[in-house]
Amino acid sequence: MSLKKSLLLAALLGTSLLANAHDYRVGELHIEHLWSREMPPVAPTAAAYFVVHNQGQEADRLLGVQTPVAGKAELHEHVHADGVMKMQQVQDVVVPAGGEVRFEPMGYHVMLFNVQQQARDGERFPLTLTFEKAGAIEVEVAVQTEAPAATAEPATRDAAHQH
Ligand SMILES: [Cu+2]
Repeated sequence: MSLKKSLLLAALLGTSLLANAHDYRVGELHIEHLWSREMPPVAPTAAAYFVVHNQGQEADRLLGVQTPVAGKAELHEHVHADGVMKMQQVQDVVVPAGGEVRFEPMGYHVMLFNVQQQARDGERFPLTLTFEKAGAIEVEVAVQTEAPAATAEPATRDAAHQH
């Protein structure tokens, strides 16, 4: 194996280890693949992504999000309107019983406004998720320059989801 390939492999492994380093459980919910794309230092906004699995018999709802790194955090979705992709705030997001909800680029996301200091690649920041039934949980979001492999495309995504 060439040095270049070794370095590339190390970089890939590093990224996937980082992305999978932390997952969280609260009640019947399992939260994983928490990440945020690194933004330019002067950018006022950022977005956070994750997957919530619901292993329970009843649907739950994500009611809100909070973080000390932003002046305001909102739940957003992307919608097609007149042929244009736009994002808009949603009041809550349902996590179906026995199912999952994915927060990902061009889908649901947590939008952070008035970010005072943008986190750099490899850093983490705390985020508190409040669910209607499961309650609140503080998680850590990993900042990366690229989407984690597990969320990048459906083929790899399925391979990463053995549970
Ligand atoms: Cu948004």
